[in-house]
Amino acid sequence: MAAPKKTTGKGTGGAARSASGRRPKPGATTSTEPQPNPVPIGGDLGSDPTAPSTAPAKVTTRTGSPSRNSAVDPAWARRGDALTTSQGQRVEDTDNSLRAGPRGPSLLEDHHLREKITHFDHERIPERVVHARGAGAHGHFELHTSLEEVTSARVLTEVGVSTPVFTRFSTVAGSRGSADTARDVRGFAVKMYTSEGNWDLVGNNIPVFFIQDGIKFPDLIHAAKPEPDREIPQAQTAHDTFWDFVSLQPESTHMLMWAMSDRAIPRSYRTMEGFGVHTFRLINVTGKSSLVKFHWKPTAGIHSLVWEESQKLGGIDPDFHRRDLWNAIESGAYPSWELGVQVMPDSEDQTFEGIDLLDPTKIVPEERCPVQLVGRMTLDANPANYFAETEQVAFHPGHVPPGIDVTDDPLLHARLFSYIDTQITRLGGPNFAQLPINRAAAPVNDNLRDGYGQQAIHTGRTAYSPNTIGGGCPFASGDAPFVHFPLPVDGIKARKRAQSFDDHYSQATLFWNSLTDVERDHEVGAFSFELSKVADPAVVARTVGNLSNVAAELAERVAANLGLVAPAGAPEADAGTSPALSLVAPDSGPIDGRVVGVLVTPGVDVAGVNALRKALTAAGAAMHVIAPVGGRIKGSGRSTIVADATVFNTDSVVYDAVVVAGGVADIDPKSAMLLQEAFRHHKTIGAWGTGTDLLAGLGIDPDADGVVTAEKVGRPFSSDVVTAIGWHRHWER
Ligand code: HDE
Repeated sequence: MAAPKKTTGKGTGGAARSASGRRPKPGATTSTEPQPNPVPIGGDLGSDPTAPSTAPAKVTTRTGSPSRNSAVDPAWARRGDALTTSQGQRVEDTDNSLRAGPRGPSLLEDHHLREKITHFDHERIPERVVHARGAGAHGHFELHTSLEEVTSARVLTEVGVSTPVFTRFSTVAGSRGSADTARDVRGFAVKMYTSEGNWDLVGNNIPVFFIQDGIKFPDLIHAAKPEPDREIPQAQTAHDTFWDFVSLQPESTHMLMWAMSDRAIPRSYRTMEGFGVHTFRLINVTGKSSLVKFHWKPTAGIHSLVWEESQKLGGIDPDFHRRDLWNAIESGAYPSWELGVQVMPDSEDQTFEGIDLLDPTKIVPEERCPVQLVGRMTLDANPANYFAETEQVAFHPGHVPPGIDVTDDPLLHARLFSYIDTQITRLGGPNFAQLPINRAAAPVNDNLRDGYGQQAIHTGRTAYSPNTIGGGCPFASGDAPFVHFPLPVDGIKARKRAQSFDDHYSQATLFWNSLTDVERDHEVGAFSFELSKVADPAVVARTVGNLSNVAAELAERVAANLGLVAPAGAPEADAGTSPALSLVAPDSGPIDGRVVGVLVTPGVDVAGVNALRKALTAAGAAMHVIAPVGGRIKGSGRSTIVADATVFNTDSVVYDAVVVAGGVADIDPKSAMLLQEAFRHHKTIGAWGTGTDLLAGLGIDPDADGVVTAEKVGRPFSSDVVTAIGWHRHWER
């Protein structure tokens, strides 16, 4: 065997060259010495090998802020600095398998190789059958207004107490690797680790649903998912089977109005509302029940993308929402939501002003029953590990503390069965409640035993109840236990729905009536896009027929775009309006977490750029310098500025506003397009000094709404830019 030679390579094989620059001869070994880890995790190798790793790894973040991840216990899974097998045997070399000669076959005897590969082979778990694509974050919920008159739940009565939460946002239809910005409903699932057990509020960003009975859920999802023969299209409802199904289900019409609105293409998870959808029940200390709908109101306002942005982002940044959530938390612009409740009297028929509260295709308009804000959820820590936390978190709508209970909504009842059932497969057995992310903060003594993945070493002989050998423990508790509300049940067993579920159109009309002109244009555009992708003319015609029962204008405009004529329908004349349903902001709002792109070229006014950055950062936004090339750009005088992005790797759709810096006299065609597109998408445009002169040449009217110009960056300019961004979009132009 040839003697080992020193090489400059990493010791990983054929590509390495010898110090002389010559490629080593076949048969010669490269360095087999273990390579030092370039970023050592933990302290001195010579210290106690079983001590937990302590020295923090060097962290470089994209936002420039320290990473804010959830705290983890390194002592549990990463003890000592030495690489070991799962059995704790120290590993000599993890880059070269055990071989019979340097070019010979690998040996079956290599336990480390087999263990490493075997574990790798089993790294994936089944993705969620729906809501596979998601992002989560840790935070806390703090109540500011007690609901003690209507509930005994401590989380809703103990003002000022901070309850830890983990929240996961998701799309519904796409696979785990699909794009964030697809047109879809967003999941909004909150796990509150309350002192009385976990409370999972597993909601969506749309307050109604496609179907009234859970038995149809598999049909709905089969119709929405990629078609089974060709597995096309991914994460989209714009295909035949989806519209075939929903066009045969008039009960879907109200939800379709929401799904085809801007609600289904949110700007950010931070700018979405959340809804519990079903009516739940609150029970107070005297046992009195009230009915309730839960809401989450984002403090950043409710904002959406435009459809063209959402489509482009699918290619330019498929992780747009995930990245936005991560960066916002990392930079300290913590997303937050107010928890709101619509509390309604419990009555025998469980209706509110004629609205059947058990029908999940109906809302209760806020104007008729105001949303009372009672507490705030703030997300302030990113997960330390996506898989362990975001992927393994398991929500269940039946996880409610005493004082909150479910109602007889038939959609909710199927969910009460489904979540634990799917999690047994997805998380590999019945012990997933023991995973760190799912563990209750309240004491757990469930008397459940064994099963795949059991983490606990239960002691004692009595895993049964009642017992005397174990001293009767654990006892069913008389101390504030969960008690189901004693709702009288009476009825004839039948596969039948209540007649009060029959109205499928009036609230779809209410939704249409409540939109502004620009939102109606978007709604018409979305229906036209989706239906133009449907090949079966009967499906399209049936859908247009359903729309004619919502609003003649909607049906006619969609039909015209498809080259059809809408039939006459029978929309409800007095469906009314609910201004709360419109997304068009009545005023300029906060800009926390927004991203502003500033175009610079050599000769730029660096002092101006820095002044603008200061103003934007003070308002909670981030600023990215966009330059023609990467690296350091020479500014006016002796100053320089570093490019965060270049025209090669960015696009207008990733910014909330674009500003042309002073000193920029000419720009390349790609930057020109970037500006024009931001203008077309109704975003704030800013310019100062020479930058202003460029705008008119690009067809951007400096006097148009949302275009802010000035000679210099100063107080009026930067605060005008902040206010203009706070409007989100300037629809008038
Ligand atoms: Fe879900 N849903 N769902 N769903 N759902 C799941 O549970 C299901 C429904 C919602 O971030 C699954 O653990 C049925 C309405 C969210 O982990 C599954 C029905 C609403 C999430 C399931 C519904 C939701 C899920 C898939 C009709 C809004 C993601 C994996 C009866 C109120 C939670 C899992 C997360 C996930 C079943 C309808 C929200 C299969 C049968 C209505 C936010 O169990």
